[in-house]
Amino acid sequence: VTTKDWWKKSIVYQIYPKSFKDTNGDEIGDIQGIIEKLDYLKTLGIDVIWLSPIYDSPQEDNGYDIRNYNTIFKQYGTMEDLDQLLEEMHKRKMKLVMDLVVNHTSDEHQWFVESRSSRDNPYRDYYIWRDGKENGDPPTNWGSIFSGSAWQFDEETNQYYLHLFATKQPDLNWENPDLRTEIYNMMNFWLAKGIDGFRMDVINFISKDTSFPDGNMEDGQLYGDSGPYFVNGPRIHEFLKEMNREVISHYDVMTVGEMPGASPEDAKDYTNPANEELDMIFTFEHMNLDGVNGDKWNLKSLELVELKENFEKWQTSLYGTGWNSLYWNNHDQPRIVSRFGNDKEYRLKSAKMLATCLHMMQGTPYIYQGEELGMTNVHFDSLDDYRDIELFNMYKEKKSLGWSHERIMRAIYAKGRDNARTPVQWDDSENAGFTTGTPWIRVNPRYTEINAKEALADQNSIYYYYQRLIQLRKEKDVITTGKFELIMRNDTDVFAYKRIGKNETFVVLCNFSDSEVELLDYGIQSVVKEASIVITNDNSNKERNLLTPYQCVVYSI
Ligand code: TEU
Ligand code: CA
Repeated sequence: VTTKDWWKKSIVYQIYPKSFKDTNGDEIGDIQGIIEKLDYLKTLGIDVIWLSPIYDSPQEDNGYDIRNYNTIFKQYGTMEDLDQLLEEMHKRKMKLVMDLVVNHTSDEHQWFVESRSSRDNPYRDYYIWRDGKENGDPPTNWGSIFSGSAWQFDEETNQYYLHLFATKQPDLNWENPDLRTEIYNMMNFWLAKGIDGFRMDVINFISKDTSFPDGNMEDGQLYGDSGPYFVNGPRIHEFLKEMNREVISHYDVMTVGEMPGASPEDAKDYTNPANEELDMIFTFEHMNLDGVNGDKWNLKSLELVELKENFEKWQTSLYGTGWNSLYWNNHDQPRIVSRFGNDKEYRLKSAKMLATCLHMMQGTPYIYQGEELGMTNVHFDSLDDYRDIELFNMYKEKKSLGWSHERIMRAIYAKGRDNARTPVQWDDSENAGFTTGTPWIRVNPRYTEINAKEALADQNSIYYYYQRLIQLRKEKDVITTGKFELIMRNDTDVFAYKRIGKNETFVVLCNFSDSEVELLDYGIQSVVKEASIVITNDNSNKERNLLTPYQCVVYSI
């Protein structure tokens, strides 16, 4: 770890500003709310904040639809507020990573307004326009990730434009060198302010196969499989190298690319420092294990062995060449304690176990707001209480495919992105202390029991447990540099691994089940008999040959 590699020893906390903290009672969070909570985050041990988009936006997708990259969304505050946030963070030795959303813009971005106005407008080619098929159908059979066709017909110029996400999120045309230059200038604008890096939204989607072929149609599917034509597309490495050369390499910053559909082999190419592309990427593989064939709404229960083998693959493939990011949660994923833990009788214990399992691996850990409190999924009876565009579009599409209302609601309770987007629960007062107004999305009713005030007053809380895990990463080099070795491979309840360092080896044991597990069969007992305990979520268990429900324990040998 060199000084330029500071992100290898950092812990990142993600803030989704709309739901973090409201200071003026206008129903949504704001930049001042983040400033107010910096000490809370500093106490937790956070050194980097990744801030989801705060740019001017019509908020069709909560800011992932940007109208102007150089200004701040009014309801979040002003550029002065942003400068103040940066100053207050740097004063506390914290770094700020901003979201970079350059696969698409809002259809209200000036570039797109120009682009759609005529076929010969200079901005026409900043987006992806194509004629329909001879019969008038869209140019390809691709589906949007937010349901419906990925192409929208525009009457003004009688062509279709591509939108991999919402209709109001047209894809940018990275083939155009002027567009790329504009993006790099914009990145330089932010870096010149002193920000410390970028999280790059679906950055492995920016290069499309420009022949735009139809995707393979499978039985029962409405759209063809378009992935092969834009996921890790033909010029992706060229574009990332160019971006690195033109922008990133001139600053001491960190970069993390969000990359659905990237394999460990891809990740090696993206994150090997010799390739000069990115520092790390977000994989989706471990998040796709509880959905059938990549359809997250088609629920399937997690097979622990699959999860273990997936982490093993990433931990070992990138060892010594690339770098992992480690996450259970973000603004698109359901709450981990409700997903792979038990948010009822074992909420505290399973949340701590999950944190331990992830934080003892190699990589840079990401904590999503509220995760440190063990916030849980939400269960609204009425569809009206939901807000996410992905969810509403999905509802219509699944209905058209014959899914029952009940089945769709079950999928929403398990996987809906709004699970992550209910306001952060600060205390047990009305609206969980998030706002004095009516929150833009309802507060999770469990706020009276689960909130920051309660956590800060309880030495046994999930918050203080995360604080300890974060300290451990600073103290123990083996966590950053040790080799990963999966043990007890076929056990269906326990996720166990070693981290083998120069002077110290950790044995990490995590029980993912709600029953007691004996360890005798695996020969672990003899190894850990004399070992000292680094951290555990159950100090009352003195038996080293068994794990209590959801118990985790880390030994040092
Ligand atoms: O998400 C990309 C993405 O493909 C998925 O995370 C998606 O949101 C969903 O889980 C698919 O079921 C990024 C952002 O993180 C997300 O919030 C945005 O909506 C999306 O890009 C478009 O910008
Ligand atoms: Ca506000």
